[in-house]
Order: sequence, then C-alpha cells, then structure tokens
Amino acid sequence: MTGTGILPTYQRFVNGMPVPSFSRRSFRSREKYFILIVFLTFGIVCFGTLFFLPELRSSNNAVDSVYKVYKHMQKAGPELLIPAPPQMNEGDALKLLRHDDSFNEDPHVVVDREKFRQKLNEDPEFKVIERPNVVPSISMDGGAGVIHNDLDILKDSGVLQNVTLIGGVTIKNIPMIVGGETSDMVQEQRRHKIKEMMKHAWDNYVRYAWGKNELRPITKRGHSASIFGSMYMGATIVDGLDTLFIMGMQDEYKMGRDWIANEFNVKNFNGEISVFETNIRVVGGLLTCYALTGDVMFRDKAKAVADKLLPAFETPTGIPYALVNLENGHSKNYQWASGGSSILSEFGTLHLEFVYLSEVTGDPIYRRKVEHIRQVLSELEKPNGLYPNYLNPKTGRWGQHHMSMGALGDSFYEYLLKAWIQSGYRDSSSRQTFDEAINAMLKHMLKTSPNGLSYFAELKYERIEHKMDHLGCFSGGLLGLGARTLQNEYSERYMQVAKDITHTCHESYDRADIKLGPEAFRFTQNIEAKALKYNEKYYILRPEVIESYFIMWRVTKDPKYREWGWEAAKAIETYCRVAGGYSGVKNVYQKEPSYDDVQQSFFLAETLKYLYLLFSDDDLISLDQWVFNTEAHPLPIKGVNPLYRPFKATNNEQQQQQ
Ligand code: DMJ
Repeated sequence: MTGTGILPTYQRFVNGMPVPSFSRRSFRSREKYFILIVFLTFGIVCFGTLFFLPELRSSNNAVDSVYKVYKHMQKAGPELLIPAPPQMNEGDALKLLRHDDSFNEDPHVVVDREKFRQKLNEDPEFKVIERPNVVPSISMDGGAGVIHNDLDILKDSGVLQNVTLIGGVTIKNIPMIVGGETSDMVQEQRRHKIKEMMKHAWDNYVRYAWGKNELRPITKRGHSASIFGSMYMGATIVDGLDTLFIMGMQDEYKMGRDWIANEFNVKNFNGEISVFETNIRVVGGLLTCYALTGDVMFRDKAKAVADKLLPAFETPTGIPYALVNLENGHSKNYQWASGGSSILSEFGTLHLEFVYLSEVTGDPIYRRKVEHIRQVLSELEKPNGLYPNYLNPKTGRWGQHHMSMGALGDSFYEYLLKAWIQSGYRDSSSRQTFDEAINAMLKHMLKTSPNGLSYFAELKYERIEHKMDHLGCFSGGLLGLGARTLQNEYSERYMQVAKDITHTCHESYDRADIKLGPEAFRFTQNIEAKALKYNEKYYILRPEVIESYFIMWRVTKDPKYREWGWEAAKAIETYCRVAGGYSGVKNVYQKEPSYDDVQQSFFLAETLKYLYLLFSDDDLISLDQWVFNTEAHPLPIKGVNPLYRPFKATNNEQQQQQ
C-alpha cells in the first residue's frame, strides 16, 4: 500500500502485473462498454422491480392484476374483442373462471366508455353488438370454447391442453358440457339425486359386471343380449360414458375411458351383431365422447367399429342388412321381418352417426352409404305418403305394409328431422321429407280416444290397431323439436300434438300402479292408455317418456314436465332400485315388483341423462348446440357448435391423398 493522500489507495494487479487504478481517463474503450452494460442491466433490474414488486407477492395476484387491466379495457369498449393476456397457464385460467366478474365503476372507465360511444355514433360503419356477458372461457385445441362451472373433470381427463383465454364471446355460442347448476334449490336437489342414481347403477356394474355388456342387478353378474354378438364389448361403459362426463363424475369417467382405450378392441370381437344397435350405442357413444373431449382415441375406435359394419351394406339395393358377422362380414336379416326384409327404424337410423364420422375422419365412405339409403327411399312410392316398416334389400320393394310411430318405425322419423338439424339446418330435403312423412302420419294414424287422449295408432294395410308403444312416446319431444326449429305452416299443429302425445304418455304412467308406464298401451271401449296383454305390461327402464318431458320442458318451459319427470324418477327409485343396481319390472300394474334382472345400457345412456338434463340449466347440452342421437348421445350441430371438430388433413395426409 502506498500513500499519496488522505484516503488509502490500492494498487491492483492482474496476472501479477500492476494495472492502472480506477480512473475514467485511464479506461480502454472495451472496458468502457463493459461498464456501461453493467450499469444499464442494473438500471433495468431496478426499474422492473419497482414496477412489479407489489404484485409479485403471489403469482395469482400477478395474473389477477393483468386480468383486471384487461377487464378495464373491455369495460371501456366491450364490443371490441380484446384478446386476453397471453401465456396464461391452465391453473390460472381455471381460477379466472371462478373469478368474480363484477368491478366497481371507475371514473376512467366511464370516460373511456363515453369516448367509445361517441366514436360509435360518429362512424356509421361501426356495428354495435350487444355487450357480451363476459365470463372468461376456455379454448381448447386452439378454437373450441367451453364454459364450465366445474372444469376439474376436463382437467383430470387431460382435455384441457393449450389453454388460452378468449374474451368477448357471446355465451350462447359456447357449449356448456359440464355443470348446469340452477338457482332453484329443488331442481338442484333433484339433479343431485339423479347423479346418485347414476352412481348406484355404475358402481354396481363395475362391481359385478365390469367389461360385460350389461348388469344383472338381482343375481349380480354380467348379462348380454344377442344384439351385442357373442362377446363382451363393455356396452354399458361405451353407452354410459358421456353421461358420466356430463354429470361431472370424473373418476368414473376416467375408469371407463381407460377401459375403452386398453380393452375395447374390434379385432377381438366376434359373432353376429346388430348394425343398428351397434351404431346408435357404440359408434354414437364414442363419437359423442370425441366431440366432448377431443380425445382422438374415441374417434378412431368409432371408425374401427363402423368399418366392421360396412359389409352389411353390400346388398343389391345398398339398403343394409340387420346383422353382420364380425369375423367374416357375412350379413343377413331377421327371418321374422316380413320374409327377410330390412327394418325401417334400423336402416333409417344410421344417418347422424355416419355423416358425423365422415366429417371427423375425412373419409366420405360413411356419408355415401347413408345418402344412398335416402336416395333409394326417395325414389320409392309411399302408400298414402306413409313409410312401411319393412323393405326388401334385394328387390327394393316394401314388405308388409305395417306402419308405426313405435317399434320398427320410430327413429327413422327422428333422424329425418335431426339430420337437418345436425347439418346446421342446411339439409333441407331431409326436413321436407320429415314434414311430408309426419303430415301423412297425422292424417292417417293420429287418433283421439273418447276421453280426449291423442295417440299414434298402428296401421296394418287399411286396418287400424289402437295401440301405442312406449317406444312411440319419443314422438312428443320429436314434434316439439320440429315446431321449435322451424316456423312454418305446420309448427302450431306440431306443438299441439307434441303436448297432447306427451300428456297421453304421462297418463299411461299415471294409470299404472307403480307410476311407470307399460311397454304398450291400448285404447278400447273399456280402457284408455293401459296395457291389455301380459307381454305388454313390463317396464324395462326405457327413456322415451322422460325424453319427451325433457324436450318439452326445454321448448315450452312449462314446469309440469319437470314435475312429471320427478314422479318418474321417484317411481324408478321405489320400484326398480335394488341393492345391485336397477332392474326392469315385469308388470307395472303390480306394486309387488317382479324383476326382469336386467339393467339396460340405455338406462345409463338415456333415461338418467335425460332426467339429469331435465333438472339442469338449459345451457347444459343446449338444444341450440347439440342434437341427440336416438340413444341420447349428443352430437354437435355443424356450423354452430365449436366442438364439431371436423377433420383437418395434415400435410402428410394431404400428400398421401394426392
Ligand atoms: C334405445 O336403444 C333407443 O332409444 C332406440 O331408439 C329405441 N330403444 C331403446 C330404448 O328404449
């Protein structure tokens, strides 16, 4: 140390060589730049800390604060679709969904809003859109928006990926697929109860029949009907999975999803299966799960199953056979069906699933098959404008002239209307065919009993049979939907018939001892809306009456439909619930139940789903966004529902196609 003044100075050495002491003049230019960079970095860090420090106490606050700025901007001009803060992670996005949306009016906001209004008034080009009820929504796969009251199911099932917030989207355009709470405590309790019923049905299936097709709830073992072939395809899992999803039963959903991913394999399937039943339950169920979740596993399995059905279409007319052998593709019809005819309600109930399958896979073959069926039907002469239930697939001629809104006919009419809805209301020839067919039925088959009950009778050639099937009770909802979706010269009549038929079907329940209706009911001199024969007195957990309550509630808002639905739910609890699940009963006119020991897969797919939706908010699986296939699997409406998920070819696939 050498002393040159009062304060000590230090000689510095680098690599043993003395270096000049700290003096500006003595720096080389490279050193000057280095020091400048150090100072600049220091300055930026200090400034940044001052700016963000109060908000960095928790990461949530940071997001909230950015979000508040975003909200304030929106309030200033909510019609502007201001993009949300980017790079928000999933957890934060979920928190924001639960964030209280109300902000106190800030004077700056008021001024800004006024300025914005002035701008609107000055510029006629500006279109004023109503202020959206801003609830942050989640966008999946870079496009589809979803609002949920409970998003955990999506989170846990891996659906929520690449989450970004979108703002300013009208709520109506955002499909609600889970949640649906109402402010009405009574309905909330009912929803809760229906969910508990679903749990009881599912848990017992898991316990006693896991992987089998259905459950025998009395003897507590698996059950399989011939429609499922000779193998176990987990029909209850595939059919019930979307109901679990919609009810927010995430653990159960995940268990079912994993079973399908790992165990459901068409390569292991064998025996003869019903083309119709496999389509509506399996293909339909899988496609709905694909639409709801975007999980391509469901889409690919749906395609694999549908491919197994294609050999059934190899007939001289292209009208498919009823049964297909999964090992060798041999197909045939039921012998009892009017000399080996195909059945109207079967070959006429493939359209929704096949069209949607083409849309999501990019493979046109499925659409071609069902459009061809339409073509064949359009060219046939219809007796009095009516469609007989039997058509010979070899000759292309009608079989026995038996016409029915119930068994053998039913869902053919349903799919005429719904194909039009599914197409985003573009397939107008389908709607026109529906109107023509229904008007012919109203003219020739709609009857009124002496005491004023309306019903669709059956027609065998010219002979009327005054009987209506439980299956035909879906037609109340069908006509209600027809009236609601198009205002035309028929809509008023449709709505009236919809109300009348639903009323009659309710009567068939109310006149039964257990308050659940029979498989078929008749109208004679002595009885109305009651079964006569022993083999018509059973109730096998069918959905059709409840389905009409649900649709009629949504389209009329008449609370009686909810009350009727609740009566049915209570009756199911009282007379069909057993320790091992839910069973059909053999006689609805006997309070002491005699069980059939089958828990049908459609009980989970349809009956419980429609009940749950009946007591939920209308936005949960909105009729504006979804159309139900005949097994109550909701499919998205084209051009309306962002969960439609049409196929987009990757570059690779495009090249392969060229
Ligand atoms: C379901 O499989 C479908 O609703 C079908 O359209 C008719 N029958 C059953 C339920 O009853």
